Amino acid sequence: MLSAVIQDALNNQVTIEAQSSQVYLSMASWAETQGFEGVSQFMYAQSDEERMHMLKLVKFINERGGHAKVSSLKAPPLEFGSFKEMFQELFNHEVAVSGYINDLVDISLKEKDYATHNFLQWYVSEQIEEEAQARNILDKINLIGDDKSGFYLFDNDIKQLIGADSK
Ligand code: OFO
Repeated sequence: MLSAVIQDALNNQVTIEAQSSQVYLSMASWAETQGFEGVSQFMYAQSDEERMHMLKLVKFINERGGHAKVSSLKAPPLEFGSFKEMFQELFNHEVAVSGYINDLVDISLKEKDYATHNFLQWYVSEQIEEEAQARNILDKINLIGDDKSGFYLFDNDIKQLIGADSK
């Protein structure tokens, strides 16, 4: 059985994952309107992954006798300036999510909820991969700079990353 403290903290994370999915969906749509098919496919897949992270939490909360709550979300930005800015935002977002996951792990230990602690380890590993992936993408974009043909190749290459970190 989940304590009220854990249930609230997990439900807060449900909202954070849903919000991530929403932001990445907006990035996907914006990239698509810019004609970058690879980047948009990658971002649609990232959005789906965040929804999967959210559903995993929903199932866990309900399985443990709690009630997973679906809440309203903030509207994400519609424009992202440049791909460099967009991927910088994705990286910052993932770093922030890692912080929230760490806080959750902390709460699970304080509450002596070892089942939740165990469950959260999946998210800890996932965040290491997602941060590393976002950092790699940013490094590549910085190398490309203003080179249009480099960006064309990047748009094609990024398709290979789709699903690479999903298990
Ligand atoms: Fe990439 O954030 Fe979910 O966990």
